[in-house]
Amino acid sequence: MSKNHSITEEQFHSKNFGDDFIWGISASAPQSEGAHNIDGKGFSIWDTFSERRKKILNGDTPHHASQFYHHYKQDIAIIKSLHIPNFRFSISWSRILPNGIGAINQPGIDFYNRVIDECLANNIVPWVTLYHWDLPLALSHKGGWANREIIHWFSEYVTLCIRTFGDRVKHWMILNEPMVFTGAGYFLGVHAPGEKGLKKFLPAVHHAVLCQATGAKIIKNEIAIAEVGSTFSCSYITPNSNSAKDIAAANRIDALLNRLFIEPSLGMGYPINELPLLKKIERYIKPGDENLMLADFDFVGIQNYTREVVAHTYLVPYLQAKVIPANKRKVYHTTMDWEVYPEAIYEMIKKMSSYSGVKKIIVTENGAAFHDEEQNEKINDEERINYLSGYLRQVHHAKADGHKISGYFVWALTDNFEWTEGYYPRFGLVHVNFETQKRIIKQSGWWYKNFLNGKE
Ligand code: IFM
Repeated sequence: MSKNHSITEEQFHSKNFGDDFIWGISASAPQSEGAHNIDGKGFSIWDTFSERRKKILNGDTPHHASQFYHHYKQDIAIIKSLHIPNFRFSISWSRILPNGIGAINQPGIDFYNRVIDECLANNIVPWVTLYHWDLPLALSHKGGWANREIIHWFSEYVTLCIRTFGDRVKHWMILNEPMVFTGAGYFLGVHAPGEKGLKKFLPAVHHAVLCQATGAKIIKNEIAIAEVGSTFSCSYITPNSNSAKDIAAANRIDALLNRLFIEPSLGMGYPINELPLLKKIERYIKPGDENLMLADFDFVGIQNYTREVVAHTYLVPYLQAKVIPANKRKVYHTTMDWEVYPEAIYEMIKKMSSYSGVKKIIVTENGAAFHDEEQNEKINDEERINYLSGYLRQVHHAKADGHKISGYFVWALTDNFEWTEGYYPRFGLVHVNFETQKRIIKQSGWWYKNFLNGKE
């Protein structure tokens, strides 16, 4: 049993992680800003994808979200009031470059200048994600991530961001969860832009790998002292049984979900042996790409929420593997049907830490959606508190065991637009009434404040 299991609830707080551990909270532009068509912003793929019939639960769209565009001062004041020292948010590419390339939209630049300055004025360190899935629609019309030209489009965008905001922003994340935006957007077709099959998925994967490395190089060339990383979704994968077939199926899913983007950036290539469907990716690899894929990240962001149990099946093409949903397994789960399994975050930190090329790991997202009930202006979200505290114990366990973990950000600041699930799942530490935009700090927000202050 690791040391931290002997820490009592009262003694378990941020100070146990050491003074230099980084604490923060996360958000993203498409999920919180709203204001999708004002002050010169161009459309993103999510603005239009969400308008298509039956794509999003209840016909929701990100058009209004939690109106961070108008409420950023209030939201940053909340972060300050909760004593959270770091704020991770993303830049909407089409807000500053409405067509993805070419003409700059000055009101969009002004907005992010205001957000950054507001953070700094409140002693909050801004951590900026460059791409959180909201590709400019104009670029999607040219093939989006499946078009190799995206390396040039993305380079133009990153260069603009670093030259405009780099005097004040020192922490940068290139991509948010490339596995999800390529897998759900170009393979399964359930996320924007809604493409299905391998034909666009494989080039999209390769171009995302190239962009994550190119983006990191651009930032480092412009500002050598910048801290650069990228963020990776990851789930702890366990086989449904000890049968050789289930174990092999679990290995395939692990290669797809957990290894596909980090390994090529570390010079290990794509996990083709474990995942033969990747064989055809070779046709998109050009001479010299092996070097272009390499990224010297200062840190790696991992985003873990759950584990997946995987079984073999002949019914799923390419993968011959299926994930058994938590509700079918009858285990405790969140509104997203994600099993609450705190050990998953320990396992993922350990796995990422085992790569010698990974210098530093930061949990850039972890959190939970539960059904929140407002009573007398209070939201007593005990389940979320238990979730966070259980996962944080495992993060502490990982640190105590010597893994390279050095920070943790909660997902999310406010309730927001949860992609295909619309506004139904609520992840925020701050409740939002989407009719009135009124904010109420949930009990989990107050709990996090106490945890950061050194009190459970
Ligand atoms: O809301 C998302 C976020 O955009 C990416 N990581 C997972 C979160 C919860 O689903």
